[in-house]
Amino acid sequence: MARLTPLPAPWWTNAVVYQVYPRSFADSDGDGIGDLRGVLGKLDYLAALGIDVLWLSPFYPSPQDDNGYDISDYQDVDPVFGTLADIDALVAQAHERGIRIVLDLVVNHTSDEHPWFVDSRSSADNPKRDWYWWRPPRAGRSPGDPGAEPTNWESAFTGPAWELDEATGEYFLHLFSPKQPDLNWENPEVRQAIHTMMRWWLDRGVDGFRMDVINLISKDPALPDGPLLRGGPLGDPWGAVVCGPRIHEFLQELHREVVAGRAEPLLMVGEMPGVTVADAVLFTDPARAEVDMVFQFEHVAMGPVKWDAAAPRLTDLKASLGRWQLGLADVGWNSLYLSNHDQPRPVSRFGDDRRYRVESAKALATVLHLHRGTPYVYQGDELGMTNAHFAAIEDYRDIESRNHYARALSLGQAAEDVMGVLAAVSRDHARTPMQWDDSPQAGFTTGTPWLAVNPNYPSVNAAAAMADPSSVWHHYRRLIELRHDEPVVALGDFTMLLADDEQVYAFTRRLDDVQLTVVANLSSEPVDLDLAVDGDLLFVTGGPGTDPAELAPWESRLYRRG
Ligand code: TEU
Repeated sequence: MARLTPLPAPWWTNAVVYQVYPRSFADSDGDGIGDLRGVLGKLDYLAALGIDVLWLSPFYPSPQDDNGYDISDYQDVDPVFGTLADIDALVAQAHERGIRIVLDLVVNHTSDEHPWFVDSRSSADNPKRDWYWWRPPRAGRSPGDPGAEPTNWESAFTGPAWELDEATGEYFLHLFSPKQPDLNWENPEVRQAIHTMMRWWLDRGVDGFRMDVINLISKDPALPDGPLLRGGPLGDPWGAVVCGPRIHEFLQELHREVVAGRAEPLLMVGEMPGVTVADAVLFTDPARAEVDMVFQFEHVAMGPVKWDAAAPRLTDLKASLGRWQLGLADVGWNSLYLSNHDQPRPVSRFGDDRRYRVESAKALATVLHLHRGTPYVYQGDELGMTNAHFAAIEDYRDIESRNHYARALSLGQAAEDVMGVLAAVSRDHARTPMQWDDSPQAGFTTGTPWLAVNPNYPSVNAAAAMADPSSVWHHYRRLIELRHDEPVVALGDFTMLLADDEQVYAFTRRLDDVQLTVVANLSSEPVDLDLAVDGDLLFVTGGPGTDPAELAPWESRLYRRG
């Protein structure tokens, strides 16, 4: 696959990954839901953008309680998304264009409709009972009593993380929704079944996996209660489930059983909420053979809780990203992202989607893509797509957002305040349909979309962006080309500049005698630039680029010396 300049490093160090959320990308059959044939029809669009890897969020059979992150059959395609023949065609035709395919691996939990769980639930002595976490009520309590759950843990989607099964009088663990029971990775049969499933997909030509909440698979077997949240009665499970006691053993075993010895080197990226820099050095050290990179959450989970709508201060963002750059400079590797299907749109959260949508989208891309690591582009970010406007809670589809709303109201919060928070950070902002052109429904579907199209699509769409050389789309294409052509972008050392500046994000990348300097004004006010920069100006966005002492709002520049 000859798109990438060969480097003395793994292929993914100068690759760019594009994430597709199949439900919202392109609908080929008019049912209002995107599908695999829709993605197939857009491969030339992706090839033109220049991306190297396509990460597909789940398309497997699922009751869709959490939009596919609740899988009932790992080795098939949900009819709403297509057939196995469709995914085989997608893999083949992507490879013809030099694009690798990475699938979403959701194995911390299954759907409660997966045959494994149906068997496990059927009786206390079923051979698959121990494939999940079943426990009797807390000592001295009867099934269904308040507080009878085996631990006080809260689920990520609100409510207790344990669900009572009336028939057997026992509780099963679900860190996410009750329809997403957690698999018991302590059981070697579970691990072997997952390894077999992964090899099955790799034998079909898939090039790797994005592993969903993979650092939650090893739980503290003592199942201790967690610190109380909001004064209780529920507690935080994180201390007992994040990077648990056997996590490195399980990942090394998976690497041995699935990844090692493969003809083509794979991409294995672990989504890891709560992971630290020190953890990530262990997880991504090639010598330990665990994963290639991780998704850490520090820069997207800023503020006390997820539901804090406040945008992070630039110095906090720089401090966090700077810490990860330096922490993985010698050993390990970073993934670079500002969004995905769980995060609001970057131009709305970190940029200015009202006065400087194009300029801020470009400046954020300049900064993100020129860090050291593998960049991830979430569908629509290359167009500068923004958060949408949902008038009523009924307009939201995301289980996390709807459950949060219900709990907040039950805690006495005012509906308009909660709607205000959802308007800033709901996951549904990332899930509005892709905006392809200015035809009805933005060219996403000929039917009625499962989630409303953002009404700004007549001006914000792929057709208009590709036709306009000064668009966000062309800037993304240029940044991707730069990573392919300039080894310093992939491997250069990173040095943060102006760390205390609340408006300017600046840093250098250096490899041998080549140095790049990136400066960007990440604010909506002009700013003085107190920085002596040497090198030729390679590009400027959002401003004239002529005044060495001032940057226009959201202006970004790249200089090259050597
Ligand atoms: O997300 C894990 C995760 O950490 C999310 O809960 C995230 O913090 C939160 O949604 C941010 O608002 C993964 C998948 O990406 C997500 O879509 C799934 O809902 C979740 O796991 C369960 O599979």
